[in-house]
Amino acid sequence: MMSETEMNQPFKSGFVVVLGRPNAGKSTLLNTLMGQAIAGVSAKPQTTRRRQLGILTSDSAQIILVDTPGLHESNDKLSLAINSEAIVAIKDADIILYMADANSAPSAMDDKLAALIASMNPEAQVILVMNKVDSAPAQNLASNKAGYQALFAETPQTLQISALRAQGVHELLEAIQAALPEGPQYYDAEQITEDFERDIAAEMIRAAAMDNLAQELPYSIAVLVNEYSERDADRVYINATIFVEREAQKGIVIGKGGQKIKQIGTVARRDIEAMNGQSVFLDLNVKVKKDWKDDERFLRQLGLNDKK
Ligand SMILES: Nc1nc2c(ncn2[C@@H]2O[C@H](COP(=O)(O)OP(=O)(O)OP(=O)(O)O)[C@@H](O)[C@H]2O)c(=O)[nH]1
Ligand SMILES: [Mg+2]
Repeated sequence: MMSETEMNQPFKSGFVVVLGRPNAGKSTLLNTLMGQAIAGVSAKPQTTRRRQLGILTSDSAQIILVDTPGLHESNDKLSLAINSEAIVAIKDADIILYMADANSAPSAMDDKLAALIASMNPEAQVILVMNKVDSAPAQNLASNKAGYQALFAETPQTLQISALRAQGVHELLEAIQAALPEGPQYYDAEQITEDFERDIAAEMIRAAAMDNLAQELPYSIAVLVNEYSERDADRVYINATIFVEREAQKGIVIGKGGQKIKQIGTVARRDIEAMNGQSVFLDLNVKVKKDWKDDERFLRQLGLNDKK
């Protein structure tokens, strides 16, 4: 009889869900592991609103990374839809990468997320990922790490990384690989995500707007791409609308003499060009849509609230 090692290793695959508080660096990790930016990232919390896949395929395994939004605490329909994106992902997870900012101790939201994992998917293997070690003093890191480990009934395997600087990510990939169950190749080897480029472009425009707008305004905006057309092989024309909740916000997004929207457009255009490898002409406009956060039809247009 052949021993296990003499046989071909079975193919492994699984859903690896990146979970954690807003701003922990989940989307940054997705982009770093993928080796290219496919998720919107901003310095402000609550950037991600939808689940997004990043698919890594090798000869021996397929890792399906699932970026999730951090939980939102408001009670509008937008927040409920965003939270259900995270909750559905927990249910589907084979492995949960629980991501923590090493600079901060766990909060009530971490208790909530840990309780959700325990109740909805106790079988999932949790790997605790202490992120931002590049900016966390060693002492804080040690005590915060103990705090996060204590969220779970069994102390999870724990890794320290910097998603931004790509430190420790090789070890993280090895840990994921080791924890993956046997399984089929769900997606074509060439496929890196399920989202269309126009959806990724919308997320990048919103992230650019969030980074360039102050205070509360980032949470009042939504972005829809009206047109995404390849003019020729290496040129794309994009027309997109930034929606705000109130008339006064429109002026702020446009800025004096159109300065602000121009700034947002420049950042977004560069991000989209890096994503699709094409030169982009980006046409941005701003519209008011009152109470859009509670407008189910509009949320569906944004790809949310589709009763998954
Ligand atoms: N210093 C440092 N900053 C990081 C690191 N990883 C992410 N960041 C920064 O943290 C901020 C938030 O990153 P995101 O990736 O958008 O965080 P997120 O967890 O996806 O946030 P939500 O989508 O709001 O839930 C950005 O400004 C990142 O540049 C890291 O390893 N070190
Ligand atoms: Mg995110």
